[in-house]
Amino acid sequence: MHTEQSQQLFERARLSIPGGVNSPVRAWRGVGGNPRFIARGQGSRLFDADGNEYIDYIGSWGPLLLGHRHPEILAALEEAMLRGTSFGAPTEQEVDLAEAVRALVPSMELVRLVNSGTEATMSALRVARGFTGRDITIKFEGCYHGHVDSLLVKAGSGVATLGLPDSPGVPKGFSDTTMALPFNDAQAVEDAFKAHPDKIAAVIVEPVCGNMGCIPPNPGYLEALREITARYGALLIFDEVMTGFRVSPGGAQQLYGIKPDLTTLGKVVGGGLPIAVYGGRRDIMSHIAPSGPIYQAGTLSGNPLAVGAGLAMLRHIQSHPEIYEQLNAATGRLAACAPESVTVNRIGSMMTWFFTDQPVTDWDSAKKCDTAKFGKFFHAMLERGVYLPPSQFEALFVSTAHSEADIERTVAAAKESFAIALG
Ligand code: HOZ
Repeated sequence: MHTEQSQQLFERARLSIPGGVNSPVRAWRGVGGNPRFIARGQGSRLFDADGNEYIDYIGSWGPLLLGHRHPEILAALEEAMLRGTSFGAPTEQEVDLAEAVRALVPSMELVRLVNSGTEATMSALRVARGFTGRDITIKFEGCYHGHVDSLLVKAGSGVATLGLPDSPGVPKGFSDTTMALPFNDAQAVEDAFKAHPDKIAAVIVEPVCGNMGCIPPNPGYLEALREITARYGALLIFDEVMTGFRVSPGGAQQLYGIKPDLTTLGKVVGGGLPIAVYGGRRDIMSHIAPSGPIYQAGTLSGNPLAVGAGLAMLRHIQSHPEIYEQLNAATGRLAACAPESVTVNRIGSMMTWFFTDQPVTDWDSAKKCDTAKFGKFFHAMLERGVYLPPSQFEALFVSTAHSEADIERTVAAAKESFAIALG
């Protein structure tokens, strides 16, 4: 496989961009080697700068539920673009998008559009603090909620992949407002509330973790979080940036039947354009300016291009609910091809092959995986034309563009690659 163009681009990039990338995991430090520079995508495929073709299981880290260049998304973008690229004023389409979000995720009675998942979680936390008058947030080890100062404590995603300590540059006063507890341990949450009954503003959780690899909640865990937070007058925030419109049309909250107080959405909601949403109970969200005193704003919030793409995505989901069966079946076939010495966690079309024969239920068990074997597996798959997330601690995503033949080819590649990685 020729990679000269990607290598040259990476060398050039490192002169102008820290580490040569605009988001750390893309640098492939978790698997070694140099990242491929992408020239274009089509359906389930990515094509790199050297002309190599891959079946893509990153899907832009989650947004591309319908694959690359879906015709409905492209048509919506074209239509929006012809009307103008940014107005900094209200539009009918952003109301349509807010209504579509509310219809699919009914716990979100009022919603605000922002530009990224980080902005959504940062804003949701501010609202939780402003509403409760409390400062402390509980998060879970290995969960990642964007690069919000106070949430970069024991974080997943790139922080986990690079094995970084909590980030320099975050004032101690900020990280002191965060308690990081083990995921899937309801007793730890109960104990924290007992110790600080009137100080905890919110519990924020990825209801299905995707940022330490895919880790589902244990039965009863989300119910316990709901019950404990309600009992102590704290808010439950579901970070559904990854799971929203991915694990079901209404996200993890629909799948598990839990109603959080606030929810953050990103990725799929933008159809591949930069947009995110936070929202929740009307009585809470009404505290946001200009309805109330909690401030949050943005010049590009509700950007017409992103809103157009997002609306096309949500309308597709609303009119084709059957896609979730297709996604589940395809991802299930990938899950089934792993040998016994590999643990597979899958919820819907999110999945991780963990290089351990032990169950992976939290960060402690995830970090015991053999990342060197994962690295070998990743490169063996790449050689066979399959592009996986370049870290043991990320989830892969299947799209509706993945055909039967794509899945078959991937299964065949995986069987060979497991044999290589496991020796
Ligand atoms: N934090 C993202 C995945 N969990 C990675 C984003 C990116 O590199 O684009």
